[in-house]
Amino acid sequence: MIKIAIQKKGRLSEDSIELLAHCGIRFSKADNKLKATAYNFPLEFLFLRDDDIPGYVADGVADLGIVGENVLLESQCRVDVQDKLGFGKCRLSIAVPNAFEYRTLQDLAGQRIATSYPHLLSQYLREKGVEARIHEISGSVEIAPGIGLADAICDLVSSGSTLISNGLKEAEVILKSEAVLISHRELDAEKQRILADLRFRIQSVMRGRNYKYILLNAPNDRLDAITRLLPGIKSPTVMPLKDEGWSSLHSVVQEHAFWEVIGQLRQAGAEGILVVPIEKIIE
Ligand code: PRT
Ligand code: ZN
Repeated sequence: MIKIAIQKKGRLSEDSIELLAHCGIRFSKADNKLKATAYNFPLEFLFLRDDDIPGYVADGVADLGIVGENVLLESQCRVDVQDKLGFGKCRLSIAVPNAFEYRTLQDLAGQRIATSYPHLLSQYLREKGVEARIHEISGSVEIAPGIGLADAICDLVSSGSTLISNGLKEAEVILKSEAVLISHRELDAEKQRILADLRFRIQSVMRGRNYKYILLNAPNDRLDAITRLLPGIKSPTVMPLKDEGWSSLHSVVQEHAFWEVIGQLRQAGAEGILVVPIEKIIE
């Protein structure tokens, strides 16, 4: 049995549970319960505040955890990072009021910066050789300049709309963050075996998310050009169509390159393009 700590309620909870569900792990979560046990995998869940997760994993109260890199690095807890999980993406940034004529970080020398990330901010300022005054506050950081509490802030940003609605602009990105799977530094052999099984499943799900399955028709004399656009996992599958001189080609395409590749495929003579999601890719 292995224990995993995930966020009880918040931005990471749903995605954490969904990822484990796609790994085939079934459990039921009662609303107020702190714990749950999976029916079909040797996994016990602990539902915690995200800030508590690194400490619990470092102490061994939990063996594994899912938490944002921002929270992990701020905590300075000693754990192993196993995998980046591709959700909860955000950046930790310094932002200043729109009227602040910001050119370089030196403009913040001697200024007051409000943040919930005092450790990451002071480390960044130290590395850059800038001395500013850090005001640690635990929430609603974005209102600090408006009420005269600070000259700038350092907070998480994703869409940027919170900054805009508070009359702030992003000045520097300190850290890019996403959710990660962390583990206690010393797991016994049985726990390591369960972790390896869990990671195999997580990686299969994540590879599936990064690719789409693509099917298209093309004249045979265009197949070489089209194949060059689709490196696929190995080489594409080509099957003859009933119409003489035409084939159906099946392959995979990376999600991030998707629209660019589709345009090139059409130019190269591909027709009837179908794109379907992939649930898992086993390597
Ligand atoms: O109760 P608990 O302590 O568990 O939760 P919490 O309130 O501390 O954290 P929660 O649920 O808000 O966030 C959990 C994690 O989600 C964070 O630690 C990040 O790793 C990740 N994450 C991703 C974010 C955001 N995106 C995000 N946009 N966490 C917070 N925000 C906030 C940000 O602080 C700011 O107030 O959203 C606002 C900015 O969003 P935009 O879209 O307007 O830029
Ligand atoms: Zn929190």
